[in-house]
Amino acid sequence: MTSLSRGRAAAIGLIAAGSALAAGHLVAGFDDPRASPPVTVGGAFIDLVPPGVKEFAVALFGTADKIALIVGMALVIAALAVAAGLLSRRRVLPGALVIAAFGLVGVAAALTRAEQDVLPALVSLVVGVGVFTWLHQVGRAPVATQFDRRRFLVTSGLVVVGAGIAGVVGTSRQSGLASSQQAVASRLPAVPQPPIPAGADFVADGTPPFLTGNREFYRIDTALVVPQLRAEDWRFRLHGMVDRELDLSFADLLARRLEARTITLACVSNEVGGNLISTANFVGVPVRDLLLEAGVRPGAQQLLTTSSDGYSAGTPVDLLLEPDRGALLAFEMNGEPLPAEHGFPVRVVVPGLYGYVSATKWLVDAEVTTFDRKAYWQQRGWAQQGPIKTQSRIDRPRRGAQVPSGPVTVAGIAWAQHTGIDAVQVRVDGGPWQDAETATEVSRDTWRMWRARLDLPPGEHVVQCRALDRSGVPQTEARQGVLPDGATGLHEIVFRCT
Ligand SMILES: Nc1nc2c(c(=O)[nH]1)N[C@H]1C(S)=C(S)[C@@H](COP(=O)(O)O)O[C@H]1N2
Ligand SMILES: [Mo]
Repeated sequence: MTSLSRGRAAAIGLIAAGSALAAGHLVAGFDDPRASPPVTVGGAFIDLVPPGVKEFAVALFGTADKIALIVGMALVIAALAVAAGLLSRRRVLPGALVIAAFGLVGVAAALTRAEQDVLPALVSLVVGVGVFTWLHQVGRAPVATQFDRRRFLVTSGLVVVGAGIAGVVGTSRQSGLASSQQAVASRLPAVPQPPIPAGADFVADGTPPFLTGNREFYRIDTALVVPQLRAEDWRFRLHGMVDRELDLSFADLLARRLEARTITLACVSNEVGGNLISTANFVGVPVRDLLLEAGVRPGAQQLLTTSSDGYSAGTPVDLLLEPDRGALLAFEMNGEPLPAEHGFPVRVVVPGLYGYVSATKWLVDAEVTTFDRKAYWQQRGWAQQGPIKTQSRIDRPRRGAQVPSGPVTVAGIAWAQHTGIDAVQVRVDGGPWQDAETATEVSRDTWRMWRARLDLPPGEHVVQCRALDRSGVPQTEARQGVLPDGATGLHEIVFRCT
């Protein structure tokens, strides 16, 4: 037997790894789309990284953090596959062991994810080792004749085509979501959208529009691929410390008393001056109605909501039971069914709380329980309680901008959800605080826009802003990072007048 050329050995490794992933992906398409091996391995990786690394990834790549992870994973897989091939230039065993070890990591990843099928990962493992061994045999036929060369190229070509077809079929099986969204769109109940008064934003002066478009709405979650749930198949169970369990379909939800609310959602990972904050009209069923119907037992502390992909958030029950809290199981966002990225078909939104303790997307389960049970981010060091902190941001001028001296308009946003913003002040070059003009208030659950006209001489300037909430308390000036319960500190912008 001859030994394989480096190129051929590397190709065998790559083709085996690719076929393994494609075969697993195909099985997952029929079986459980969440269980596609590249998805489970990436997901397990996200779940395992220590808190802080996620912050780092978001800071480095922004919302492209998922793309960065996918590209990184692809590179690692390719490197391992090439290594497996090169280790097996003579004997098949070393490389086959690498491929098998890699397959076992996939199986382990599937096992760590709750209620997820391991069959696709097992199929990947078997196909990976099988293809590797087979191509290795074909590639190392006794005499390297022209015929053997052809045979190897044809065999591996056929494997690549087969893997491609498996990948495409697997992916096509994952859809069905778009048609479900269309069906929901055509029978959304007619709930009037809350009116947004004129003068609620200062777009011309540089603030964002009052309502954030669904495409512009910030997105944060641990889902490597967007979970694909069809409204027609959706079931929601409310259970735990209740007198009567509820088990609802999507149609049951639509048939209930509905509420529309304008809510500004914010992420606890939003740095001072960051953009992980957006506002939308949400329509849904009041969470309070469901809790009252189920009957919350004494001693209950939190509602642990879980998504189809195993994410969870814990929200204080007493807060959800407040008559005017306005927490929703929402299915509509800005007049449309929830976009897939924002939780289709149903998610939670709770005014006044950061998303990590409340806003579960792709909701499938809610358990009334005590704080002993730790939700996803609490297991990773984030605070149990997550009320949104009073904050403000300068949107114009931009950092480092050059603007003509004389009258300069500074504009931005301020928020203190569920308390409300009373006033915003600005300060230039460390001088006295001066009142900014606040835009028309929409509700205490939303952000409030502001602007201030300053008269500035040429030169470099620093402008800072601070918000005062309805209780008259100014936002905290002390700088704190996002861990464990949200950043504080003043946003400031340095710019130049010419
Ligand atoms: N299923 C699921 N829901 C989730 C998350 C998640 O990772 N998975 N992240 C939460 C966090 S941290 C935030 S800030 C909000 C963001 O919601 P959005 O992406 O619709 O803006 O969703 C929350 N709901
Ligand atoms: Mo978040």
